[in-house]
Amino acid sequence: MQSSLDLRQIESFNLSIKKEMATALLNMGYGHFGGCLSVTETLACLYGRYLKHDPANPQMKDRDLFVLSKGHAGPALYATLALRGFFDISWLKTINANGTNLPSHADMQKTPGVDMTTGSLGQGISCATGMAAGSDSNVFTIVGDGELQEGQCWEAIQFAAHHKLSNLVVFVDNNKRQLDGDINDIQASFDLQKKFESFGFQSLPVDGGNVEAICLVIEQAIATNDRPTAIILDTEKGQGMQSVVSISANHHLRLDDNLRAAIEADIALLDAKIEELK
Ligand SMILES: Cc1ncc(C[n+]2csc(CCOP(=O)(O)OP(=O)(O)O)c2C)c(N)n1
Repeated sequence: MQSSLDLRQIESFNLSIKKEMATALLNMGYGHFGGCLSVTETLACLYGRYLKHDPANPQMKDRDLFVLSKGHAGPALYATLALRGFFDISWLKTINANGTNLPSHADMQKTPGVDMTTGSLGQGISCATGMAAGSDSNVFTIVGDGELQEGQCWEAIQFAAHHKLSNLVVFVDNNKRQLDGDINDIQASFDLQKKFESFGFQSLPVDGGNVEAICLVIEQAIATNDRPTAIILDTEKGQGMQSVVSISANHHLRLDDNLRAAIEADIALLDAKIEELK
């Protein structure tokens, strides 16, 4: 089992995930930059400290489970798993290539460390809820705010609350955007914290760009044993890379020369910050 990281190491892990994920997508020439970047802080906290796992034994019996319900953020999860040692970092060069072990969306049949296949929005949170009902381990899942427009999500949320699945932690990546634009222009989320509370969840808002704050709410979630928890991550789509944040339609980017250069410059900045944290 890997040891628990301190906060400085978790922040460095977060920046490294961003860097490796962006480098891989740069290599591909396209990808889901925005929604990958808004979940790296949470992935760093989980895999750096709270998720019980063993990269040398991905199927370890009493491991905790993680489901990336917004499966299009697969490359962020792959960078996390590679940096943790589940597989060699060179695999990231093969994302979405023919015959790869790293398809664009997460696939439990192909990738060591992936606990559930996802990509069809709404299905991951449903699977995570079933996994929590059938196991004593903690089950963590990340859903998108746009994804919550799938009615299936609310069936899962109702089931989890009814069965008091206190081992289930649902992170909502509340980046206020979905594929086609701003959530508020398409179909507003309303008050996510109150919605989860009214369904019977403990519902905790947090700055989703701050690893220290995320760690604190994860601890609160783990310590709660009478109901499931929702952690509402206040995030920005593309966070941590100005080249991506500055494009409003950053859900899926195809890189031209200018954007490629801007992303390369941001990767150099990430490198410098990682160096500073050493
Ligand atoms: C059932 C289903 N419908 C449509 C899609 C296509 N799709 C992929 S990502 C996405 C937008 C999701 O928005 P959100 O959950 O907010 O993701 P984020 O903005 O965090 O990337 C859509 C519509 C899909 N993967 N699954």
